Amino acid sequence: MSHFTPRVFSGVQPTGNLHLGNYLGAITKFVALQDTHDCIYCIVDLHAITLWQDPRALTRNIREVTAAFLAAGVDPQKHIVFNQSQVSAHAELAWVFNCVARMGWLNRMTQFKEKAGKHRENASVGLFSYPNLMAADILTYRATHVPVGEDQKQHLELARDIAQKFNTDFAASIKEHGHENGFFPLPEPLITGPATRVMSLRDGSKKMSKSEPSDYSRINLTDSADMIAKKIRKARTDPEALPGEPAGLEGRPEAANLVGIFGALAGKPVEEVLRDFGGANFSSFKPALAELAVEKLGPLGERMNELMDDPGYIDAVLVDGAERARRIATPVYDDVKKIIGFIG
Ligand code: AQP
Repeated sequence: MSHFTPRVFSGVQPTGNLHLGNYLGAITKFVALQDTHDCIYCIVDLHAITLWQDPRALTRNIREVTAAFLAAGVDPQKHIVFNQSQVSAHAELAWVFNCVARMGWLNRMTQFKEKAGKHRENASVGLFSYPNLMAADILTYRATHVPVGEDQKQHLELARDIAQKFNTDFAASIKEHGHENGFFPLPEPLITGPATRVMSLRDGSKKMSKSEPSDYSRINLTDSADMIAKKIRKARTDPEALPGEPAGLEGRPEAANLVGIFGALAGKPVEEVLRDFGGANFSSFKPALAELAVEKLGPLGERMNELMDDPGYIDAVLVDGAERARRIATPVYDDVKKIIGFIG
């Protein structure tokens, strides 16, 4: 048992096109954890600028992610919702972690390789050191649990390595400053339930992603009912009928993805979805999925749009959340400074 108080932290980048993968893989988990944990949910704008962002679009996207959190049911009074750049401890601790993490660790990060692609020399330094900032986001609150999609698993492992190395590198000083069992917790990823990896509607081997050029690859949370139905109708599938059991989905990534999405939206295990739809063709499964998606996402998108019409309210939520976040983060970073040996 860890001696650290359980605390949840997670973030979403305000890079536009918030999609069903973000919703099922992360935001629905954020909502569920509110009943059992103290939660801090962050719109990670410092991460967003690792790739160039249009300033006006960035401002809008910060509000849009906030609106998605609130519309989905995150309570900004009981818990904390804010944008990362308002709390300077994130960037300050990230610098410390730049000096703790090793080049070799970051060189292994698959997300950097995928995002930088063939243009590695031209990628921003921030894109490379992004996982150090992510570790700082979590650890500046000494958070113990981090709900994320499957794609973030490797970054979470790195955050644990960084916490561990800091605890070891400064063990004596940490003890001297009154922390008996290490300073940082080793944060646990919470990658559970269905839809931890929602795939593209156009290619079942790629994850659904904000940055994929084809809008038909994803369902955006603000898509209209007609658009949701159209995207599901056009989703790539194979010619076979649905199997009666999950084993029959093997080697059929597009079919597995749609069935998984259905299950996640309906709150049913895949077995049950296949019990209902086994033997059905996509011509009958897709309309049922579209109906369900519209039923679940329609009200969410409407609420998001209403909230977006009141930017003053959203900004006030973020300022209030940042103030409360700072009250937790600043003393932690002050302790880090003392542990390292800085003055002041
Ligand atoms: N396809 C997905 N399935 C399940 N979960 C997903 N997440 C992202 N894509 C999927 C989870 O959503 C949270 C926020 O992600 P992010 O904003 O940090 O962006 P990302 O992980 O880089 O993925 P995106 O949204 O698709 O953006 P791009 O196109 O930039 O790669 C995280 O918990 C993530 O796991």
